Amino acid sequence: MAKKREIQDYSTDPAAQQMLIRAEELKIGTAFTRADNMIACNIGAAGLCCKQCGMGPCRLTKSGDVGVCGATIDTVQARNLTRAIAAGGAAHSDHGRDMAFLLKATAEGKAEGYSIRDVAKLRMVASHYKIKVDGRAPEEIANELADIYIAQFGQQRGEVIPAQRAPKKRQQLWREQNVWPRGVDREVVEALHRTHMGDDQDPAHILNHAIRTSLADGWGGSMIATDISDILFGTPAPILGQANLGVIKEDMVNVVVHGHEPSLSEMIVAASQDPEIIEYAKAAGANGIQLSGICCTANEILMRQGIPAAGNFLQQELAIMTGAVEAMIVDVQCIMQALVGLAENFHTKIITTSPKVKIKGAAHIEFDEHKALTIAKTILKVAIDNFKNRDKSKTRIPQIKEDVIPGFSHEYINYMLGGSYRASFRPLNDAIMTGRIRGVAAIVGCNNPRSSHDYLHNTVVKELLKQDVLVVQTGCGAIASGKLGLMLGEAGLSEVGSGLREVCETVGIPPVLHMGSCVDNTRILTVLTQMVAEGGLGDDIDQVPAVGLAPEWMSEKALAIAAYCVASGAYVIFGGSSPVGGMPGRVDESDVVLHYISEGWEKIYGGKLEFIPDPNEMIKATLAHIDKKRAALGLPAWEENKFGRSGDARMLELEALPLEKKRVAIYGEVG
Ligand code: MSK
Repeated sequence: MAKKREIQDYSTDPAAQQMLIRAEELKIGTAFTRADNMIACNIGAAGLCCKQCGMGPCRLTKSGDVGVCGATIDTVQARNLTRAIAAGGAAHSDHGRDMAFLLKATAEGKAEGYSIRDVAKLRMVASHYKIKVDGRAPEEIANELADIYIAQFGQQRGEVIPAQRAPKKRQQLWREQNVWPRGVDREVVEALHRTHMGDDQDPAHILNHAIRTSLADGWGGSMIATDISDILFGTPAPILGQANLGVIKEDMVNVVVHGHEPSLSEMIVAASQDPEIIEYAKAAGANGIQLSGICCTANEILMRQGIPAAGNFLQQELAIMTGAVEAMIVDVQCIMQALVGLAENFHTKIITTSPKVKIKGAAHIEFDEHKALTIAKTILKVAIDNFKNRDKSKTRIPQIKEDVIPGFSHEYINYMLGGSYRASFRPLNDAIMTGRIRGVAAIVGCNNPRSSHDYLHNTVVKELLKQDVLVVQTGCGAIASGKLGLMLGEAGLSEVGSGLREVCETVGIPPVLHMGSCVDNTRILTVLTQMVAEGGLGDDIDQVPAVGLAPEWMSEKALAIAAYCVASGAYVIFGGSSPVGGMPGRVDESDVVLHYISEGWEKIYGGKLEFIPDPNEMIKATLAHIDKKRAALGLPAWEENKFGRSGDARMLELEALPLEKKRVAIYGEVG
């Protein structure tokens, strides 16, 4: 039996800690205690187990070991990593495909409740695909765009079109390396084929296809998903929301939406505001319906509708533990099977909705885009009917929540930097070039119960902010910062480096920008591309002083994101353990795959993937990389406290001065 950790070692979030204490009182297991009880298999964790055929599984634990077929450690690790990347890319991109079908149904007027909310984005995106937009109705444009999108997923030859948005130099590199993806379906199938027993056996060659597969996701399926979500539900712009378990309300019917698809959750939002449904809730004795989200569904409805986030990945069980959740509606990805058993201790109904996901013991009300609003109302009525079953003696809602301002799409960042007449990335580039902003860190990804919940995210974010690094976030990492109060305009600025603070005050932004769900990492690629296009930071993404981090990663999707960011030129740092790490002290230090995805990929793509468990080492590596890129661009070395005496802080200082001193401070000594 593994050693049980203390509550504060499980999570740094006080709301989560309260619920974990409650779980102990009730003797209910959670992912945290299951992680204690389940000692990770160190052979599998290091990618050294090959179970691709019936001659094994083969465990390769020391240098020189080979499987029954003769497969070496390097080949087995490369195959395992490639399969994980293919699975992650498939998950993201399959979500994109469903969004494309939804766009088609909406364009044909067959999707109940949906409409095209962002016609400007539709026209802009359609023009990338050379679709005629002038003089045509939005539905007509959307119909043609949907057909192209749907065809992109299964494209057998040629180049996926969204990747043409990458910097020109990057496009040329992808062509030279023969990694410009065709369609994601083809790349994923080929990844599975190549890693089948007796196929591709050269680790570098296998991993090159991992890159191609990931690009089919990042610059294909995921990018399409984000575009369509914006077209149908609106491109995010800053909006006030809240985060943490305290958003669950005692006097309301609490419905938690969890997963990744905005399609149904947007309809649940619409249905929850329907007077008939509100009346139905009141008739059941509640004051109304309180919707909240978990994981990336939370991000989707938080950044567009201001619907509060109950928490991130490791809070899905804890939300049920409040005893006040009438229904948890789940769709796809990151849904723990343990939810059903846990919910049996309370009155909570777990309702699966995706045709792709059923969980034994959960109710299933299947989503169908043709009658989504009707289905959303049905689901809400099930939740309302369940309100009477709530046992008030079991209700414990942590009174902890924080205001957040999410919604920093790349379109909004562009707009906020210059307004509608001068929208531009110039001010951001200038701030980096002068050293007010040292660089940019994209801190994304999951939680993992093997480390303390939110601890790695928060430690890295807080220190990088002090070092004048602008932080952009997606996924569960974004919710971690939101809960910490770092996404709230000037409220989060007291602990921020003076140069970054000056920029935030001047532009009126928080130091941590919430850019969306995990499928929206493509927004970060777009920002990097636009920074390159703006000039002054090199001619490709690998030259920008920027780093990507996933301190608490756990999903295969995270590995797909890592690979496409590396292929786009980014240095990517993951916390936790490496899936190709080798057995400590037993596998040769010259482990080929571990080094290949770092130094090997860097030689080709300018980006690299490294696994660094210690947060201080992550921070050091991030800053060293940013400073190296600054030096390579010929930018001045970053200096602490060099900037910071302008913007709002400067105005407040001046306001406090006597008139004469104020005049001198502004105009200098006269004659
Ligand atoms: S939900 S993939 S735990 S970010 Fe996107 Fe969070 Fe990671 Fe799932």
